[in-house]
Amino acid sequence: MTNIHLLGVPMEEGAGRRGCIMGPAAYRTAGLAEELAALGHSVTDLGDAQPEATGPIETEYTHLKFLPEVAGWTRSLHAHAHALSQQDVLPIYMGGDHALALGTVTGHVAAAAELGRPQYVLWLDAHSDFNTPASSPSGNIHGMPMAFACGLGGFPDLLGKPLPAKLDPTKLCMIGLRSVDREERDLLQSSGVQAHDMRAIDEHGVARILRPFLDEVAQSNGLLHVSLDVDFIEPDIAPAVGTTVPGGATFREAHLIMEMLHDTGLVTSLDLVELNPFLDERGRTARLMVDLTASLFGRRVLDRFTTSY
Ligand code: B3U
Ligand code: MN
Ligand code: MN
Repeated sequence: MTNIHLLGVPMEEGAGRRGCIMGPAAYRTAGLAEELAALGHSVTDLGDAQPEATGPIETEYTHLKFLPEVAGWTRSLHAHAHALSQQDVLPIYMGGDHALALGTVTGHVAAAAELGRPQYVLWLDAHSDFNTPASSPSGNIHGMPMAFACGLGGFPDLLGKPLPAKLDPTKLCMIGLRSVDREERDLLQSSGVQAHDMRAIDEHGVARILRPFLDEVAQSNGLLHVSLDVDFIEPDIAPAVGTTVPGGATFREAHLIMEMLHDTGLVTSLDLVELNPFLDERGRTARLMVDLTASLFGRRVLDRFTTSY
């Protein structure tokens, strides 16, 4: 039994289009809390986080969109994540666009450093979100959170203080990549991130990619934050996302990753991001995300459909 705390993050300012603000409501409507409780977990819904108020944020990069708003969310979520990691709970951040990871990941990395334990991140996404302000072609800050968490240069003062601890890029594993900008790719590869594109899944399968990473987390007594972007999944089955990229993970690949994560018991925090309910078809993407989360928390096919042979 896990003590799960749900925190809604109704932010959309990091994304290129509106709608992610409705994400937390869609997860509640799709029954996330009820599904997790039905698996035997204790579930507390903390309601929605609020951004801190900020003044204008200085930067030479004038193409950064909604900078004060994103900074306000980053400061608030960093504090929430840090506080939640001191309790004996597993937080699920119900986004909200992927810029929320500017706060959640940095908050967990800071807390892990205080504990003296290594923090790992599993990034399930079509995009590597490893742009810096200088490399970003769009100015959308949801394309930048991992570069920020790893301490790359050029960022304005999003956190209101220096990063308390940097994420070690070699402890960051990305799976599902199929849309990476040119300069972003150079940054990603030179920093030593464990990056796996869709070709790697096609050639080796998700299990062979994921298992060595999970073994590494276990052997080093690490903490594991998982960040699941809706666009990791094939858009035919997960249409509710602003940045669909064809050729995503299948239903079974995504569930298998969740089931493997459950089996290891290593996950200590989770982001569910980029769900845009405005683009959904009768709630199917929200329900799929809830089902994937349920697999991560122990739902098994054979528990659901036990048959006599
Ligand atoms: N790399 C592009 C596109 C993008 C990144 N993340 C999302 N889209 N969702 C950018 O804008 O940085
Ligand atoms: Mn993303
Ligand atoms: Mn993405």
